[in-house]
Amino acid sequence: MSYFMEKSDKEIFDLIQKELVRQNEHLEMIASENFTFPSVMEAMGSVLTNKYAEGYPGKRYYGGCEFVDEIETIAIERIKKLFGCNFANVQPHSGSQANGAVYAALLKPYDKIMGMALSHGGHLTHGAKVSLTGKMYQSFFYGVELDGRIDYDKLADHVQVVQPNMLVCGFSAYTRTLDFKRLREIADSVNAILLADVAHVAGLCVAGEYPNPFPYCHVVTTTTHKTLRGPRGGVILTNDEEMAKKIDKMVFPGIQGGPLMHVIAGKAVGFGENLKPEWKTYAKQVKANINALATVLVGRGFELVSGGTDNHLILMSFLKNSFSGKDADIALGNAGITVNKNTVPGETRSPFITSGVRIGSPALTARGMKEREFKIIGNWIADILENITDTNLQAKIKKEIKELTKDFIIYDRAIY
Ligand code: DSN
Repeated sequence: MSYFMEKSDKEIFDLIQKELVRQNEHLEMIASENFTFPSVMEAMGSVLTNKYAEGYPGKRYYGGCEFVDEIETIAIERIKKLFGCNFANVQPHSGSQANGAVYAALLKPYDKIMGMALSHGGHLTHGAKVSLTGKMYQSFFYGVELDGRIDYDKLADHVQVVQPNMLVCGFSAYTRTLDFKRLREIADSVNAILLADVAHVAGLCVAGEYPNPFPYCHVVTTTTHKTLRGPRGGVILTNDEEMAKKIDKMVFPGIQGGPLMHVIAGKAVGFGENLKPEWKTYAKQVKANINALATVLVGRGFELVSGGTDNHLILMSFLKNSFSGKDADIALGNAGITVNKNTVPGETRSPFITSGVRIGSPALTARGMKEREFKIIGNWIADILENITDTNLQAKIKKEIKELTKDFIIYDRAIY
């Protein structure tokens, strides 16, 4: 196939081809990453990128929106069906934009928000001081106990002291099930709005493999590219009509201009995949695979935060090891296993060094890998970590990974 870009911009074309090879030949185990559907990539590379459509379906500030109106309406209806909720805004460009819009719509500057601390598995936009959300609002944090779990009684007491206007639940690195019912009771005890950011687990939620945050949460945000496997972007969901109106006004014209219609079409196509019966099979396999990996690592003597997982990710803890999360990240990366270093409960090292790594199964599951492959990978990870300075071993495993991945080619071309 001949590409326009190959002729017009060889430099970028070649780099994209190299990225294709990297994605095919490495083991992508960053818990927040996934491989989207070629059909989603087609939507994102379509003529829709040319269209301005400020406003919402039926109420645009531009002409020529008859087809993008239909596309956005389909995206809205599909995500509402997936979560069983009444209102959806599919325009946020990202999860951070989605969270920012919710705060700005439903809070006043300097109101109190309370979320999981970044160092305990929360997200920057849950009030971290370096984020605008930690500057625009008074932010307070809860965390996990040394066993890697939220102590809800402790959280309830803490909430009474802080009296937040909004309680934020959701995470980037928590391995256990969130108790949305209990979180709502805790939020209600101080009349706080409960926001769930389910970016990490959304694909499991809609398959029934993780609890649905509805009906307990007032507002739910998610990215669309993690376990949902859609295009890069965000959405906001609610059952509350008044909140929905405020949120729509804040997304546009509040903080965004023209929606990315090519991405919204990608969201519609991705949600269409999420609605198919095969989606449940994928979500079940994501969990089966991470559990197969966890079993091998525990069997080889490694410590996992909380002892295992209820979702798609595990956190390996090296608090008792001589090497750090950074060392592990580099050693695994040398062998072609891509993970990210991560702080762990009881952390003793700096956030740039850390004592853990976060590992997820969604991307390799999308390639068709099953328990058999995850057991092999678990033993490779253990071999590398047990011999962390052995670069010959890393090189040997890299070759074995290249062989394994030949049977699981995810894309046969870089541009769809
Ligand atoms: N960067 C995402 C993650 O890795 O969890 C969060 O935005």
